[in-house]
Amino acid sequence: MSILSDIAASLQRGEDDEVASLVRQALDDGQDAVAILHGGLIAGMGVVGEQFREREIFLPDVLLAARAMYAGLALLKPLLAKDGVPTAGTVVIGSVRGDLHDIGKNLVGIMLAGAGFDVVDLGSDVAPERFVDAACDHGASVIGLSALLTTTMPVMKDVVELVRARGLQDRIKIIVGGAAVSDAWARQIGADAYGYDAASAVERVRALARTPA
Ligand code: B1M
Repeated sequence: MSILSDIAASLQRGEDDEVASLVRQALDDGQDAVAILHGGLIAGMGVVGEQFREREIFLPDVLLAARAMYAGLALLKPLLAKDGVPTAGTVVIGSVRGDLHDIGKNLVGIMLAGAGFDVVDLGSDVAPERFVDAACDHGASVIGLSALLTTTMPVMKDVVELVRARGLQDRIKIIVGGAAVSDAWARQIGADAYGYDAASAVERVRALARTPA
């Protein structure tokens, strides 16, 4: 087994200390941080999601896996964000109201900061008004919304509508993403962009931030 599959397996068992030590070892061996993220941490969490859906594991197991994911992510964060040149603009991000999933959103925030954006992270379970108020307060040109539940996706539409109701749609662009979301959904609710993963989110936000108001 490769060290990346060891990391994935250890994450599935929820072994946070072991994940941290394997990630450290992989970095010492010269493995690339992005490869460790995708081949180890995200791959492991993908299996956890499948097992949870099939009811082979239960919520406490998923929580342990999430804790292990964070243990690995903490070590990769400085490397993923290392290219940062803080001049690209300000982005407000958060997981929408009712949604407590924040791992993917945090990853998007790390990668945006690495790409030189000032990131205002509102956390999870964020009400539509808070997104729009924060974007105005911080002079952000982009709001990034994350949702992992089909039940919380509609909140994204509320944010789009609130931006329009306040006449801010030319100044503030909206990107949506998260496992529950698709490009078709983004178009359906009138969002300006969809990010499939953290890397594509950075590309889309770059394009949105360049769009003249
Ligand atoms: Co939950 N959960 N969960 N969960 N959980 C899912 C999402 C689920 C698909 C599992 C399943 O059934 N297979 C399912 C949703 C079903 C649905 O609605 N279709 C589900 C459920 C049902 C629930 C609960 C309702 C369970 C319950 O209570 N009975 C509950 C809801 C709580 C709530 O939010 N109100 C719940 C709770 C939890 C935990 C708290 C235990 C934990 C979250 C811990 C945390 O985030 N701090 C958890 C976890 C870990 C998962 C799974 C297993 C993994 C999610 C994850 O972190 N993935 C997940 C199954 C899955 O998705 N495979 C599942 C890794 C992360 C890197 O990927 O977040 O997709 P992801 O982010 C990606 C992209 O989506 C994208 O980039 C990221 C990096 O590539 N992206 C963006 C994300 N946000 C973006 C924003 C962008 C652009 C791209 O622009 C702004």
